[in-house]
Amino acid sequence: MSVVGIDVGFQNCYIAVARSGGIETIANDYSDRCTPACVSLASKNRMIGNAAKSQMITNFKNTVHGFKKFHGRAFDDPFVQVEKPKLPYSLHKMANGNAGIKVRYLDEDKVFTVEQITGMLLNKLKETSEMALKKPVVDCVISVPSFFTDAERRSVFDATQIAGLNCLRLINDTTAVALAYGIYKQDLPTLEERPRNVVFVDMGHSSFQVSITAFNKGKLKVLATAFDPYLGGRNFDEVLVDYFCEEFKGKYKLNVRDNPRALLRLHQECEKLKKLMSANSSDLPLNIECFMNDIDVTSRMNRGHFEDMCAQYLMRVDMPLKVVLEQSKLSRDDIYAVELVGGATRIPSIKERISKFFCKDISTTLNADEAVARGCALQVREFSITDVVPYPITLRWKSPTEDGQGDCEVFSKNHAAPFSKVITFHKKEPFDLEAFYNCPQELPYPDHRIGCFSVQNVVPQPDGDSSKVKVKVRVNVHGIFSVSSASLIDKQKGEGEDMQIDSEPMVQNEGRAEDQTKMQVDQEGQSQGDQQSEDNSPNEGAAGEKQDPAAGGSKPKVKVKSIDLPIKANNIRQLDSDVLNNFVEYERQMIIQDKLVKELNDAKNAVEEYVYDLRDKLCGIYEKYITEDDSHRLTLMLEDTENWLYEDGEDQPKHIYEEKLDALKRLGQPIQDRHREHEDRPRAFDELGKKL
Ligand code: ATP
Ligand code: K
Ligand code: MG
Repeated sequence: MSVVGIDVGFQNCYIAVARSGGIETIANDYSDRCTPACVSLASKNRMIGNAAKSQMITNFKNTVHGFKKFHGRAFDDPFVQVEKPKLPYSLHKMANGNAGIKVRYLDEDKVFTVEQITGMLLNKLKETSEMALKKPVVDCVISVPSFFTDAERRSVFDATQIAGLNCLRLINDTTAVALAYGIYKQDLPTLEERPRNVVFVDMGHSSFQVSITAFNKGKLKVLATAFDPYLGGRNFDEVLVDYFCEEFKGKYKLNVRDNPRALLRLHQECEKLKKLMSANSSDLPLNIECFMNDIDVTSRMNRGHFEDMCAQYLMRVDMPLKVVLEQSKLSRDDIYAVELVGGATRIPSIKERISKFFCKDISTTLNADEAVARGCALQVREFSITDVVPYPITLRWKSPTEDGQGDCEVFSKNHAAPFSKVITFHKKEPFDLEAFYNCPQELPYPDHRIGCFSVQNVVPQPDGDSSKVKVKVRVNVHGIFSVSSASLIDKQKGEGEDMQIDSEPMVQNEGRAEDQTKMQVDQEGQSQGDQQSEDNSPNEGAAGEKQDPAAGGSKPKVKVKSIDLPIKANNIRQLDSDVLNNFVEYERQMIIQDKLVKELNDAKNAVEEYVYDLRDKLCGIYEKYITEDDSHRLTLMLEDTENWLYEDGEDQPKHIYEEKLDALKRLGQPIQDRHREHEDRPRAFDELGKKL
């Protein structure tokens, strides 16, 4: 079974797969390796990718793009509110507070969640892979920005479920790039040598990410990541759009912002102009015919002027570079190379800034567009990856009646991930663990909560003492946090002293109140091989995680019974499982609907094609094989059919088109046969000649 790697960009998606010893990037049905992150809903079907992008202007209200950043966000989220007025389609506040996307589909008003929209896109990418590989595709690795929070990751994970994919890993963009870099490097230092440190910079359409990664043979370790989640190519497009909107207001008395179609066209033209300016520093024209109110508009721009206008954005490039270097605790001299990927790093002044900051020439050994997808496809290979936790995570605990409560930072910033820790509590009753990011100021997300995990069925010991409860917390392979299991350690009668159940805790935290809230944190780490056999659910349940730390080590053996405790997880913005199941089912129905529409269109097109083909041939190669009268009659009939296709025949069931085609073929076939017979005759003579 092939694993496909998918880079789901804000604007551009790529698919790669490991095949016949190498990595291949897969082209779609438009022979394009890039599939636009665009979904268009219509009265009979959906269009996704390139087909959707071509609907962007004609069907702007129902053509959804730029939705990646709505994952895991509430409608009231400040970012959503800033984006909303700029979108050609409508957003809608859903019952659970999430941001939904409101469109017209199958002639009905419909609100889709962002998970559903990304699910549609992923399904298209899945179909593209299946077409190329000629077999079903289920397993995948999907890239997400390194700054994505828990809620955003869960939301993307749900989208993979809706698309019927089995997501083996959500991998950070820059980590995927690091993998694409490392896997083919033959000259990496050995495990004993000092690692090679490489900076990876990715600026896409919507965001800016940097990482510093240390490489040894067969191994990479991310040292730090930094980002500006709101700085990307689209900011530079907007600068141009703003400028021309203003100019056209004066010059042509046009209020472009009032006309969504004109505004979308201006966006597209400005993006083209921006790309041209990357290669060309001279004055460049902008011409749009019939732009608005039948007016053709024209203007000019050059790189110098553009850079001046973009100063506020260009300035923001340095900060993440500074932060990542500081956090990696390396100096510039420790950096071996600076690798750039992502479309927006092609802007010359961005390249220059990065180069200047690290006092180094930029390397571009990677394919700037495809490196993320290629890295995703690679992740299943024999290469150990240690990533980082982007924001520190704190756990706060409390019980309904016991007065002890407290908190503890369980994962620090840049802590290695995936990683598990075991925390020991002393409790007499069920209790709640609240997980949150304890750094609201650096979180590019308004809600610092992750979720609440209720540890259930906790009871005191028979003697009335508190029970030891071991709780395993984990940042898994997707970068998602969970309280993955809990167990109650039952002292068996007749055992003496207090139990020695903990292996050496690396972190130990004392709660405020006495023993009820005492907790210890054991680092459990992650053996490298373990990463491949991860349970790929976003939130590993309590099942099968029972562990008995007392069993190991040289400590005196104490008989302890450990009882698994159920955990009830309540993550913020998380879709209910029955809602998710409905979405999975609904996506299947939409796929069937699209297929029916496609078959119908194919049947209709077949009639049209046959009409054109036969008509051409009647005055061409078939001329000799039909009487003039018959040819005339047939031509009239073809003309009738053509007219019918645009009138009564415009919207018919499939079988009507099939019958129409059959009827035409009954007339066309004999002519074709006579033609073929004649063509074959000389050949038959030739062959006979050869034999003689
Ligand atoms: P994100 O990573 O934010 O999710 P993405 O992966 O879809 O977005 P990319 O495909 O890496 O983004 O980059 C797209 C951006 O790069 C667009 O803004 C595009 O205009 C810009 N871009 C592409 N080529 C050039 C160029 N030659 N000069 C300037 N900008 C370019
Ligand atoms: K991309
Ligand atoms: Mg990208």
